[in-house]
Amino acid sequence: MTTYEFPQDFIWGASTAAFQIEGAWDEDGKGESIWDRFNHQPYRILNGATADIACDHYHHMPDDVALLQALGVNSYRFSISWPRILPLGTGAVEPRGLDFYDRLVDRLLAADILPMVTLNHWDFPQALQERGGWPNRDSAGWFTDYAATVFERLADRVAYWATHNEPFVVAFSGYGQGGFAPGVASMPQALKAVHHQLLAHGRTVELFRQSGYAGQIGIALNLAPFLPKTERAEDIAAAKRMEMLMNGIFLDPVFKGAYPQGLVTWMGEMWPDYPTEDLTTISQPIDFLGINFYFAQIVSFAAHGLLKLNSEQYVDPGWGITDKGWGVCPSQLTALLNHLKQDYGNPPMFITENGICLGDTKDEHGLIDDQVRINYLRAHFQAAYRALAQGANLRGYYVWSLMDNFEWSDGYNQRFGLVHVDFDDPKRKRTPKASFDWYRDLIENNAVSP
Ligand code: IFM
Repeated sequence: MTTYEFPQDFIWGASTAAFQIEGAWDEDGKGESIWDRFNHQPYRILNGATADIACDHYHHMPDDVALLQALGVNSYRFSISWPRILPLGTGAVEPRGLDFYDRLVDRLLAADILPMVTLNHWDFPQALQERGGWPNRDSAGWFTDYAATVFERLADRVAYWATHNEPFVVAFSGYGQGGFAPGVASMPQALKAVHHQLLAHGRTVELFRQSGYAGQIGIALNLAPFLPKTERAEDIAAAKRMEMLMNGIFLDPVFKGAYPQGLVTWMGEMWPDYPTEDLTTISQPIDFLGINFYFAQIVSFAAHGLLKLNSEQYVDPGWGITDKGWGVCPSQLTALLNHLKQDYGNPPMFITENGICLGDTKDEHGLIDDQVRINYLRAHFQAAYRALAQGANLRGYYVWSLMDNFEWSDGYNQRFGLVHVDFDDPKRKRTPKASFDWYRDLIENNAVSP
């Protein structure tokens, strides 16, 4: 049988994030993050769930590395909790926090697994929130100092660094709409949060280059195609607005040194002021673009709301909508990668996240036969392969997620893992699902069936 074979040096990985798996929220001197504060407030999270223990990865880290080794990945993407390193966000360093990640990196390397480290996967220090958070321009300096501390300890051994994970979500869910920590609902604040995360990114890349570290550095963005519902000019313009708000607002300054003018004009007086030199800093060349892909949307003009649009999920024939409300559309992953190839200079790219949430209940033998996840992943790997075959500079693929975890405002209701975690068990028993075995075989063959 013919297969779609990936390049020999292709990276196959799995992703997690500190807040979603670690637990130990106040242990070993860790400071409070905005998500600790948020998930301890009533009615913020489904069923009142908290990540105080989550997967208890902080105490099960060696077992989790053993799972990665059994899976056969050649890279693991995880994030560092900023307040575990700097409990107040700046100033005194907590050595026990750094030691934890140091041990993790060494264990991964001993297992022949390259670390990809994300510096900001949303768990911003609460102490810095009280000093204004991301909308305060000082946040760019706070972040760069934190990055310097982490680089000094780990950059001799880490292959890949991502400055931010999905800065869109931080800005627009955290500060724009308020459904995520820190729970602020203000578009001007959200736009400042965008700019300062980007400035922090640029300054960190600059620092990384000046220090001469051997690894590669990039950023992980959640990107999606936005298709106009009809050929009417107002629908086309609405889709373009959505595209600029989610994709262009990060891609354009990083790759082209300018924000999308159409968006700046649309936002008018809400658009923040900043020195023009910021864009030079933000557009420092990066080594790779991380892409978190989950959905695409069909957009039409609407008479109401700031952006004057309605959007619905795009669903490929034969697929449906997940519990998360996201339409399954592998065809749009190929389209997205081709768009990045054509319009952004085909940078080295990794899919830094892709996966599906399912109910994932155990059968009478205690097994989780998640065939839907297998079908989903197969279709997305095929879609990635098609883009690769058409010339997209795709270097690797990280499945979200290694294990079921704390899915932010959805608590533990949505399971994304290749490994099932029993959240009722004090030991958080891990059980690999059928998709784990399937992915292991795929990695071994370095190929997916067409
Ligand atoms: O769990 C999240 C992750 O933290 C960021 N990207 C999307 C995932 C699924 O919602």
